[in-house]
Amino acid sequence: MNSNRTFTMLKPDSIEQGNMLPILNMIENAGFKIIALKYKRMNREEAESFYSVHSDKPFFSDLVTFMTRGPIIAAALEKDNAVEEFRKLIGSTDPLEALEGTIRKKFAKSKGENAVHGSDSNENAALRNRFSF
Ligand code: 3AN
Repeated sequence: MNSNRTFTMLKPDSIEQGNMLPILNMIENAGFKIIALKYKRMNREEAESFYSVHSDKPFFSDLVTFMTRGPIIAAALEKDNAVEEFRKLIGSTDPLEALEGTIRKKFAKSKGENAVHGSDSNENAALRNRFSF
């Protein structure tokens, strides 16, 4: 089923480097409507739970440390076929593989610090509760 909603986070590197408004602009210019938005800092428990599918990966500890080192922006977005369209807009996990015109091509520094998160499936409903939108 194609959902018309997806979820994003602008990661701490984006906020630290002053990229939050340029990234939100790219999102709006790509036709997404921002229907909820929250600026917050996650604690370790929240980050560990959010990334629990990666808990056995070698990068898990670094990922949690990174995601909790400063505030993030969490947002719910609306557009037809939102999940897939937003994955296209953000580009590959590794910025070296991200296509021209994608958010990660422009703003991501590495596989770990890659500027932005985009839902890849049906995590949306649960996330609504998690971030109290
Ligand atoms: P994506 O964010 O593109 O969906 P996932 O779900 O595979 O990628 O990974 C979640 C997050 O874990 C990534 N955004 C990135 O910050 C981190 N990550 C994934 N793979 C690596 C890796 N090989 N080395 C370091 N960090 C990684």
